[in-house]
Amino acid sequence: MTTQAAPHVLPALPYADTALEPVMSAKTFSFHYAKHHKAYVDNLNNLIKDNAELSSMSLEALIKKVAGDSSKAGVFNNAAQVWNHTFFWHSMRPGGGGAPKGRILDKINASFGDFEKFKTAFSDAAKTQFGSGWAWLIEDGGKLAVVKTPNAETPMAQGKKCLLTIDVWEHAYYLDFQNKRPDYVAAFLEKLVNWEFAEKNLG
Ligand code: MN3
Repeated sequence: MTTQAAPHVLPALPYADTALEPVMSAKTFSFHYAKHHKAYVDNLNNLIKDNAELSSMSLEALIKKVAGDSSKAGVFNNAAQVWNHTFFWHSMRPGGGGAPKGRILDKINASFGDFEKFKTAFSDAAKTQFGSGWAWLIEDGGKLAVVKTPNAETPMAQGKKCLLTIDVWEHAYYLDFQNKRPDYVAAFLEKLVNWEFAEKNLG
């Protein structure tokens, strides 16, 4: 994903807001995409509007630049959440889910042992991220790995290659699954995950 400099825009969803029903409802998208994701974009633009250097940078370059700078925590949080959410929408597709094929499956087998072991690792990360955050499949040094990050933190800020993510903030699942995060994580893997996107991200 590449983006231009400021003002940053809310990218279009890669499918209709009804396309992932009944697993992820249009009502969830009406809040999660149209309100939460949009607010991160608007907040980011407001925070950097008087900063010529930050305004001239692509979203990815901006995130890497301010990561770890406590004086720019607000910029980082909003910029990373813009990127993370766009990446998350693409990590799902209508009719997705199930086991991958081809090159991404070969990589999973080589890195985790088999697909079931990957699923356990990814589910555990998503279920055990305490409070708000994300679980990720990344490529790091030629091997795939599962990591979890709190709040807006994102492996891309550390130069890791992100392949897939699941948002485990409560706003991602509360309308459709209430407090049952494990059911949401299982439904993501069984019915939503976009393996073609993950394979494309391998490069
Ligand atoms: Mn979210």
